[in-house]
Amino acid sequence: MPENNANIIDDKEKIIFKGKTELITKIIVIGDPAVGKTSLLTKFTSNKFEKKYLPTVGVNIVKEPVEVQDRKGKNALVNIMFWDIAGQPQFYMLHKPYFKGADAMILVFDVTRSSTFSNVKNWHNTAIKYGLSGIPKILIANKIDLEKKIKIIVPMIQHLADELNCPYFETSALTGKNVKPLFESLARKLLEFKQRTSK
Ligand SMILES: Nc1nc2c(ncn2[C@@H]2O[C@H](COP(=O)(O)OP(=O)(O)OP(=O)(O)O)[C@@H](O)[C@H]2O)c(=O)[nH]1
Ligand SMILES: [Mg+2]
Repeated sequence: MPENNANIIDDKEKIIFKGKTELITKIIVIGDPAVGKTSLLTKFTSNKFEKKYLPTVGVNIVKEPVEVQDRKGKNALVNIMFWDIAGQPQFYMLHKPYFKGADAMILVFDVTRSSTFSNVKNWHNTAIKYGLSGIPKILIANKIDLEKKIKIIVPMIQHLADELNCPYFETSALTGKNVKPLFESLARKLLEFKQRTSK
């Protein structure tokens, strides 16, 4: 194993490299089928959008480095391993191993389908059941470009975010609205969380 990798593992995922903090994290992206989990990640990593619905089979793991500044204004690189988890029920039995060891979670719903909104709590409860209480999380209201079809309005989103005690973003994987801010905010949150908890 190369020395660098050994360092990464020994030092609880945190290494200082040329004065820069580097972090490797696992983030699970969860929510009902077709809410846009894969689309948000594809928009973020390749600036592309696929109109056709291609359901994720099991899990799709994507690694993406995100450059952020910590509270003191120091540059840091957060290497995120996104675990884009299938929303389809036939993969539910795989949730336990997929959720294991996550450092943060992104909870996604589709603003045009109420059931996906009410199911956010079920996804969150499953994550808690599998030992993920206390990790950073973000609530995502996706597909806000479909203005005329919106069923979940801001006060409802705000209410759920308050209940889950997490921030929320309204996004569109189609237009790209808020996609970059969402992932950068999460990377910053992770960095702060790790810096706080590793002391
Ligand atoms: N209009 C619009 N369509 C979107 C948006 N995000 C995703 N879609 C469409 O919604 C469908 C489902 O998107 P996916 O990203 O595959 O959904 P998913 O949550 O990964 O679904 P599973 O992998 O089955 O869990 C696709 O047809 C996308 O083109 C969006 O922001 N706006
Ligand atoms: Mg998918």
